[in-house]
Amino acid sequence: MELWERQYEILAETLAARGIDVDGALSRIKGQVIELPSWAVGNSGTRYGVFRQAGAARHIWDKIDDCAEIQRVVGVCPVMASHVSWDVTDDGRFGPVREYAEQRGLKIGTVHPNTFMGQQYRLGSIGSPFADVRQATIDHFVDCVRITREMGSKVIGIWLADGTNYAGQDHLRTRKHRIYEGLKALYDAMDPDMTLAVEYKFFEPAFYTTDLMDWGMSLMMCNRLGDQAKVLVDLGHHCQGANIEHIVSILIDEGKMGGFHLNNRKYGDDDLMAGTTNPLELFLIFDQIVDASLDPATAATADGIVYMLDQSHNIEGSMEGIIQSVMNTQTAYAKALLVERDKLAAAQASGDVILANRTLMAAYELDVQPLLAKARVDTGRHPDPIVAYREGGYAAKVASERQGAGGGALGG
Ligand code: PSV
Ligand code: MN
Repeated sequence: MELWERQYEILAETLAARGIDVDGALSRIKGQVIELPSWAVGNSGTRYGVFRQAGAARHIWDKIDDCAEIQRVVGVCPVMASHVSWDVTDDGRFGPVREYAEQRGLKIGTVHPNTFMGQQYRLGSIGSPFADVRQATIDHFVDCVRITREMGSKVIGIWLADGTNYAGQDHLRTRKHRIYEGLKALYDAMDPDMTLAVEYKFFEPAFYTTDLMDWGMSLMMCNRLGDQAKVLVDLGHHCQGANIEHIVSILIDEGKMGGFHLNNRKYGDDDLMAGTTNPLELFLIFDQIVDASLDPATAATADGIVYMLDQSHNIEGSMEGIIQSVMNTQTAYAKALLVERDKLAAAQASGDVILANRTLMAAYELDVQPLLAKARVDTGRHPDPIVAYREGGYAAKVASERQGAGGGALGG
């Protein structure tokens, strides 16, 4: 018997004594899906420089291969999120990207338009003071709906780099109207079974105002747009000290929590690995999601949330960085599944602050690695994906095959 198996038996006993449905938790852990960001494999860096990695993905085909290798070891990432400007053939086609991904066992997940890299976007995209730029952006949006169809996806994730750098630079209320009109054009172009996930970010690349600056702004736009529009929460896009789990709980309750870009905001943006310096925050977010999934009033929204990583691996190898982030996310989710919900509800109802907090923390303090190992082994994986990756020989293989590996995308 392996060590993790003995540890699993002890954990299962502890959980049974707490009245936790271990098999139910296991099946939810196995069913979790986390989209891999095509743009996080390969080289990336900060605006100060890029440290190149041996064997880094050179193009979309390498990126798909890398994502397939990650899925081989983690088993919960059969989907690759895409950025339209970076995941296209040299002659502008998307069909072959989808086909190759499918050959490698991956579906294309959330499709992200790109309204921040072209020269025309200096003063914004749909927020630009120039009508021709706004129209060109809308044309790009409509094209992204076609691309989303071609990629076999149902979700478009929109992040706008729009904003201003100087007081007086532009008329703020007018920009708000332009942003709505642009998003409405995108929304109206979508198929009825598509979802628009609207991301917000309070700074960068504009620093005086950001047009979609926070969840309130995103929620307001989504409410006006309609049922197919939901808020996308990027963990890196909040002020220090913001209570993200509270935001998530409110968005779920409003039926407007659409998806996550998972990462860690210690870099501000160009984000670090999810769940590294803030595992408690990630747990508390999943606690809100699991709690909502058990309530018939909110279950559909909670269960429909799309999880993506949105990261940039600047000093760690991107493959291992992504695998580690997936594992950290699984850890947070697993712990949230083990909260004694009835006991917590009773403590809350009786105003027992200490017991309520202790009950939540009792789940957080569990070592869930044996449970995760069991879920992986049950589904034909190695109990430790990092070990599986290191022993699999993929890194050495691509390092020799991808000589002169170059180009990196922008991360997170
Ligand atoms: C912006 O910082 C962002 O979080 C958006 O999601 C972009 O699509 C992504 O990063 C680009 O890496
Ligand atoms: Mn993001």
